[in-house]
Formats: sequence, structure tokens, C-alpha cells
Amino acid sequence: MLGGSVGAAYATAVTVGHAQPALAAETAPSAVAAAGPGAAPDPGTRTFFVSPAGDDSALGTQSRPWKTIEHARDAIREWGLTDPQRMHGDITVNVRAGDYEVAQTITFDERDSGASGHQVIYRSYDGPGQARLLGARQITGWQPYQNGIYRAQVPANEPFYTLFENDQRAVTARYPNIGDGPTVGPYLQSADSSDDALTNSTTWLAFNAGDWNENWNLGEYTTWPAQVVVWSGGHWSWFTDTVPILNVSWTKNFVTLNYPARYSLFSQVGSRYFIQNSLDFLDQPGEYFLDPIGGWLYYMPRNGSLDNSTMWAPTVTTLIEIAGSSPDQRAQDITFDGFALEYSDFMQWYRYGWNATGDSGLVHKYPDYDRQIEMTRNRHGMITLTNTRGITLNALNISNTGFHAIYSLFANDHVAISNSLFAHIGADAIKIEGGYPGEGNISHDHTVTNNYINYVGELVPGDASGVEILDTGNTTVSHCEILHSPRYAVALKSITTVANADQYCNNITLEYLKVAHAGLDSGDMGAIDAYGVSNDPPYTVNKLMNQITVTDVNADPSMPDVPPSGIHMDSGGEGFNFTNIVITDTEYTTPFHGDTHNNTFSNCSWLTGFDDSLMQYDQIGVTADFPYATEAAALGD
Ligand SMILES: [Ca+2]
Repeated sequence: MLGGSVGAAYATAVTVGHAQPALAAETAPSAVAAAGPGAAPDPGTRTFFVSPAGDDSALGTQSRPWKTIEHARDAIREWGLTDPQRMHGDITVNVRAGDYEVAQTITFDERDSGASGHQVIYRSYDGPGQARLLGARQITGWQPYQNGIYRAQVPANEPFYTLFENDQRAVTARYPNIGDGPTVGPYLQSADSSDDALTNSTTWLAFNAGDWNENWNLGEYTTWPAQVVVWSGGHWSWFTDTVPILNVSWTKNFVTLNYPARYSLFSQVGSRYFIQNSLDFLDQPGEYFLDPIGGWLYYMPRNGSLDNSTMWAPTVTTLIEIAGSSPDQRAQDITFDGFALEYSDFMQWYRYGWNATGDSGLVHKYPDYDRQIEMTRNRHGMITLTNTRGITLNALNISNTGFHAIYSLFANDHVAISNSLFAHIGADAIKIEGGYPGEGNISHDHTVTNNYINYVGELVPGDASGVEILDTGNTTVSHCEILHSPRYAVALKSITTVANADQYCNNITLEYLKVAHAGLDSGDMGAIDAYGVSNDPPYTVNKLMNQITVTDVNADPSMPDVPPSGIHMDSGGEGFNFTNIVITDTEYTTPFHGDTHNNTFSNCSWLTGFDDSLMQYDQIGVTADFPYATEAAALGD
């Protein structure tokens, strides 16, 4: 029944028609209207308008639109238009073309749900990408500073953690300078040390003599120190940490970090890293440094001047949050259609997951799962969903995020993400994360189809993924193109201790996917990767990969781990049926890496008897009517 409801919602969302029919015999309760956010609408009206030129004290009509989405939400809420007894059709908020700067996260909860099978639809009225929600403010007042650097005054003590020149992310001033390639290298390497306490530590990074300069201002002991961005774990290249430094010992050549990295900073070979966030590192076009204490922002323009540039500083980590109060009180049947969403913030310290079993501090049936999930403090998506049902996200253009683009966290089902463009994403483009194993199957029945995903993991290259699905099942990912990922294109994860009865990662279908340029900076992984999703016999085959192409899975030459493969079935990567798959140009010795006994295979390019005529190449990837141009996003392809 829910599936049918979502299908109907999707059909509504992609309908091109404009005016919605008004209900004839419906009135807003006068008491509610009197307490409401403005003049009551024409009785029965279900269509409203918002415009950058509007006024929240207006009527919300096409000729007298409101100014903010928040006001439309409040009006619908306070007039009781979604009361199940009164909601006899969809409610549509038509958002006109233009820029809407989002200074505070726009939140929706169960009071904003559709009812009786009808949706509340917020849509870009003038076409896909025309209504733009910007999670940033413009920085103006730039003056030449020195050496090609400009600077502008900014409010003190309002730090932000990424910056944009027009539609392009700036680089936090760093050493060594970023290269031209698709990775965030080149890197330094942490040093071996005669002191085991240093090399086995997650907070001490030993450096090679000459790599660091005693004259650098690293902000030691301040609230705004330099940071190390490091593939912790030495030869492992699985996770990147961004960690502020505490201080430097120039006599012993080691740095003490303010927080533990995910793994030891030395293991067989040095951990790859760079240093960022000092004015002394600002020497390359495109680099910036923020001094939030003094209230100055420094930037070296990419083209020598800022005459044709607008500088955007992010204001929020999340632009839209849809969150019910609890799994029993869900926000449901809400659609966002056609919006562009650009710019969101990152943080000063990032680490993927807790370091050890039980570190979340919460009691769980599988406490080792703490190591598999985002720490509480890092749970940010440009669109974040929690405690929802039947949310439709269609024809969005999401770019330049700090964290994930769309983050479905914990109890959500029947999320539909379709026809959308993702480009220049800080972490994952689409992350669907269920709850802890064995504590309830709360994330399921999602549809991810017809999406174009290009350049993910720009701030979190370790564990970056185009689509990551954690402890979630009954989900289909289809007709997606996923390009340029330092780690995964698609990752399916739980943890290897989970028993079958507690396993929620069943019935996953990946099909008609086109993957290229993944595994660009990571090892011991595949462009499509699974871990811990089927751990015990009988390894029932209940997951499908069908009609998939994967090409160019080659890591940066500095990557010291086992080279990446096309498909990597890690421990617990069992119970899959692989059919009609072509993998080319991978760095690992074989295109497929994993168990061949508890998975089934037919017509795969690395097996004898492969028949290319069975590949439906014309149906792989996004469809011909994809609503956005993909060429622009593919620059550098
Ligand atoms: Ca630099």
C-alpha cells in the first residue's frame, strides 16, 4: 500500500501542469485563521506561491506571493489544510525562480505531512533548477592585500569550513599545494619513529625532517589551529580524518593532534596527509584562509581578480530537514521537486565513525557497529531525513555541499530520490543509513533512480560514496551514472558480526548503473563494494546486480594499499546474483574481487562465455529525458 502511495506521489511530482483545482466547499476554521500567519486563503485553496519578490504578509497567490518557504509551511500548518478530514487533494507550493538564501535550516515535521494519500508538494514552478536555495551568504568588501591575495572583513567568531568562488569550491590554504588531478593530493607521509609510542598513536603524527617549517603560524593552543587531513592507518587507505593540531614538538619532529584519528598514524608505511588552515599556506590561486578571531577572510582569486566573482561563505550544514518527532510520529508524504540547492558547511574536526566497539556510549546489541557509522556530531546532509515515510525528492540539482547531499538517517521508508543531479559533494551524494542491527528494520523500500552523480568526497575522500546504503534493504538503485569518487561509487554495508535474523540488508537491486573513475585515491575496495551484509549460511541469494558497467578504477600513484577493483565483495559480501556486468580498466589484478561460492554469476565480462549482445547499453545510465544537462557537471571527465 505504501509503495502505491509513493508511486502516485512520484507521478504527481513530475506532472508539468500548473494550476491545481481548488476545493469548492472547504473553509479554514476561523479561530485557526485568526491565529494564523496572515490573511486566510480563499476557502479551499490548495495552491500557493512563493517568490523572492514576495511578501509574507501577502495572500500567497500567484499575483501576491509570499516571500519564504517557511511561511508557506507555517500557513499550511496553521490553517490545518493537511487535516486528514479536509485534505482531498495535493497541496502545492509553487516557488518562483530566483535565489533564496537559507540562513537557518528549513525544518519540516509531522505537522507538515500530507494525508489521506495526498502530498504536500514544494516545487520549482518555473522549471528544474530555477528556484535556488543557497546555504550561504555573500562576502563583499574585498580589498587587495598582498601577493595576489585579497581580503574582506567578516564577522568575528563566526567560523565556516569551506568557501566558494561562484560555483567552484575554494581550497582551504594548505601545504603542500593541491595538484591538478582528481584527488586531494599530493601528500606528505608521516614518519617512522624510534619511539613506538609515537608511531602507534592516533594523536601523535611524526613528521620527516624538513617537511614542516618552524616559522609557520599554526595557531597552536588557539581555537583556530591548523589541521591535518590524513588517510590514517599508514598503508590502509580507508578513512580520512580532518583533525586540528594541538601543538608541535620541533625538537622531536612530531605533532600532537587535538582529537584521535581513526587509526594509528603509522602502520608499515606512513599515513598520507597534508596540512591546512594557516595564512602561511596561502600561496596558490583558489586558496583561502579565514581568521575568525581577527574577522578577516583572505582569498587568492583563481583568475587574478574578483571582478567577475561572487564569494559565498556557507551558513548551514543542512538546508532542509524533514524529521518526525519519533518513528511513530513521522513526517510523511512531502515532495520537493525541481529545486537547486547549493552551498552547505563542513566542520573543523571530522572522523568517520567511533574508534572502538562501544565508543558511542550507548548500549547496543551489536556495539561494534559504532565503528561503521557517522558519529552523532557528523550527521549532516544538505537534505536530512529522519523519522519519515514516503518522502519524494525529484529533479533536484544539488552541488557544493559540505557533508552529504541527501542523508536518510535511521527510521525512514519509501524515500524516492529521482531525476536529480549531484555535483561537487563534500562527502556522499546519497547516504541511506538504517539503525543499529538487531534493533528493528526501520530503513527500507527506498528508490534511487535516474540520478547523475559527479565528484563526491571533496572534503571526506575516505569513505566517500556516490550512493551508500547502510543496514537498509528492499531498496533499488537504478539508472544512475556515478563518476569521480575517491573511494566508492556504490557501497553496501553492515558489519560482519550480524546474524541473519538481525540482517536488514536483503533484497537490494543495483541495475542499469554506469560507473567511472571511482577508487581514485583508496585501496582494498571496489567501485561497487559490499561488507557485512550476509554473514552466515545459507547465504540466500537475495541481492541483484544487473546491467552495470564499471570503468577506470585506478588509484593515485601515492596510494599504498591493495589496488582498487571494479566490484569488491569484502567479508560478508555474499548472497548476490551478478548478471550482465562489464568491468574494464581496473588497477587490481582482477576486475572482480571476492567470494565466488556464495554468489551467483552469469554473463560477466571477466568470465568465459561473456556475450556482449546481452548488454542493454542504451538503457544503462540516466534516461534521455533527464532534466539537467550533464555535460557541465562532467567537466574534467
Ligand atoms: Ca598553499
